[in-house]
Amino acid sequence: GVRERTLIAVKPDGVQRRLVGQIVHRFEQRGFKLVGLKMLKASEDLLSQHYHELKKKDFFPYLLCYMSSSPLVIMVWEGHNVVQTSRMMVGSTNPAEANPGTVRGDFGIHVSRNVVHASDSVEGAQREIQLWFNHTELIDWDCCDHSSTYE
Ligand code: YYY
Ligand code: MG
Repeated sequence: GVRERTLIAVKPDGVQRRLVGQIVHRFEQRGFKLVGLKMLKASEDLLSQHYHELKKKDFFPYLLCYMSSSPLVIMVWEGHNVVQTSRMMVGSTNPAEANPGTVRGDFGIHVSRNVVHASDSVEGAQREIQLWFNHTELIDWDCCDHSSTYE
């Protein structure tokens, strides 16, 4: 439905490289609605909950170390099919395989510095949103162009 939500994070490399504006712009331009946004330096504990499925991977300690090294900008975007569409907009995990026109395909080179996070399923998105945001930080609002975006 049009109330589907996903978690998008600009990772430390994206923030350091001043890409926050360009990434936000892509989601606004596509027609999605921003319902939450904050900047924070994440703890390794929160990140290990976020990436719990990857705990056994060799790169996991490096991933946590990097992701906690400097600030993230994390956002919740809402709209029809937003989880799947965001994954398309973000591109393949490895920027070397990501199509031009995607965030990773336009701004990345190496898999460990792939600029953004995007939830990979509706259930995963719900879990991640609860992990990163308090419900009072998520804003229910009416966007004035709704009837020009949806039937
Ligand atoms: O969902 P996505 O970010 O596209 O990939 P995941 O398989 O969930 O991995 C999360 C994160 O881990 C990835 O964005 C970069 C990092 N990573 C890595 O550093 N090296 C790998 N070989 C695979 C993933
Ligand atoms: Mg993932």
